[in-house]
Amino acid sequence: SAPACDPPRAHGALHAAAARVLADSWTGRSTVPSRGLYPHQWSWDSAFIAVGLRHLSPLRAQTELETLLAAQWADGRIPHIVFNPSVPLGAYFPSPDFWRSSTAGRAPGAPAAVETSGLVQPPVHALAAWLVHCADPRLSRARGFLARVHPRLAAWHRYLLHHRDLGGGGLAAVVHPWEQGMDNSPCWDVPLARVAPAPARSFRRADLDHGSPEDRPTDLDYGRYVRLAADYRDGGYRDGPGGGAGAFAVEDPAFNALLAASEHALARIARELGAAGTARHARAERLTAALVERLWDPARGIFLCRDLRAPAQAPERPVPGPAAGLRVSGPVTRGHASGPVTRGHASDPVDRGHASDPVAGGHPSGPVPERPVPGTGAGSHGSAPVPERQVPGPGTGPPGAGLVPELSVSGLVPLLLPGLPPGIVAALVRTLRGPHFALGGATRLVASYDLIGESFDPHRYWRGPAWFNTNWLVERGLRAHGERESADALREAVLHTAGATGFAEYADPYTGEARGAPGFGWTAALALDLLH
Ligand code: 9WN
Repeated sequence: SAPACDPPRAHGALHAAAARVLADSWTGRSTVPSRGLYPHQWSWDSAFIAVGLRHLSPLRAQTELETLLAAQWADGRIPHIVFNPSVPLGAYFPSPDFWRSSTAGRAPGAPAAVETSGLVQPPVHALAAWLVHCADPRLSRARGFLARVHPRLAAWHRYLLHHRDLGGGGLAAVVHPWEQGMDNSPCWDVPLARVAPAPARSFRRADLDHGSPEDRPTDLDYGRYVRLAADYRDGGYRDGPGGGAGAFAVEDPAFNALLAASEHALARIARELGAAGTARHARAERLTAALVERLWDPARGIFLCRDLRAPAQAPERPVPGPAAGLRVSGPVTRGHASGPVTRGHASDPVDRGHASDPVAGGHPSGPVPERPVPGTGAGSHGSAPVPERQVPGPGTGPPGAGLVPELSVSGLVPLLLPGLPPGIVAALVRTLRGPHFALGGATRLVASYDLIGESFDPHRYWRGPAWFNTNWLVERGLRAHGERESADALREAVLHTAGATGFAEYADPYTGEARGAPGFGWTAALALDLLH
């Protein structure tokens, strides 16, 4: 007989199973990523979880974000972990006694009432808050949800843009791999190699009580994570001169793309609250421009990480100013023969492109703003003229800064951005389908790292396995830029693998085999979101 194939029923079962995972992981005020491995509240997990929860209970989704934001520090940072006081100290490392936020974090204004880490994670929160609002605007307005979260989200973005622009180029830098969220990505191998590891006997890895050592970062990685975090703590979690951050500083494409997407979302939140969103949209466009200027690698067709502590390379080429080759305001020329529009000013450029904006959740129906982007013409649109001014290529830039030549899913996440130049969108889609990620060919999910990269490992955490949050982001990006068939295929693959693995934390990108923790929060939440 024909194979049992009943998508609606299968999806109904998937919906119920995902809802069960989220119910089991709910603590009353927030959701744990995993009861065993991660028994506290994590920052970007909560944002992704809220995006899924909104379909089950908009109230719980709002509460999830409110709980996280209640732990915000006075300097605006949203900590990467908010500790649950009822969980024993030994259940997770590093525990509150390592971070000592309520004492060591006094200068930047850590809260006294709750223990947190002092690091941050990618800023998905404004995007999540907007999507949560949209699920039930009436409840949201009745509870004053956006009015309460807006000032906190604005302060969060201010923190990132003012305290974390360590490279001076308009992007936020991370000072620890845990901040970027892809902890042991091969992108960090070179920057981390400069960090003297803390001795393995000086800490106990609780993660190995729950996770298999082949799936997790190594002891050497952990030694370096601990050293970096302890130095930052010992500097009072201060950023800039006199602070403890120093040995590691990286500008990451996914982190900054999420910041730009969240700026667009904050603009919509501001407008819903009766203010103008114009300046925020313009800031999101500036962030997009800076991302292209500082992290785009035209030869590889992907965004790369910029290592701000790399030893200076000689000879250095002079670095163009922030607007070189990519002007958000001012005269615009057409960069590509197929580009539909030119525009003179970006007073609120994105408003015109709402339909194609993944933040708004729509589909492309109008022209995407076009700007000249160096290095994207050849090969993208055939007859595209090459703009005169060039952005720095890999390995160039300010002394001590270099692009890390590793291809990671982080470099594909900017596909999420509505204002990305079409030549770059086309190049990213080619990279996704090409040998490094083989989407729709050898793999159905986007791997976390280059399939043919030297460090690829299909099982080890962020060094190859496919993760559901990054696949959700890429799916949104493909859909926003009109790649409907690929988006549909990716959506199906995410749903299938999420269900087949019991909502695993991550999966082998070739076989779809479950790896990491089972019943993982954002896997369940984002599968739910894709079902709607
Ligand atoms: C450290 C919670 C977090 C995710 C990260 C993921 C992992 C923590 C760990 O788990 O990191 O923050 O202990 O390994 O890498 O992205 O937010 O799910």
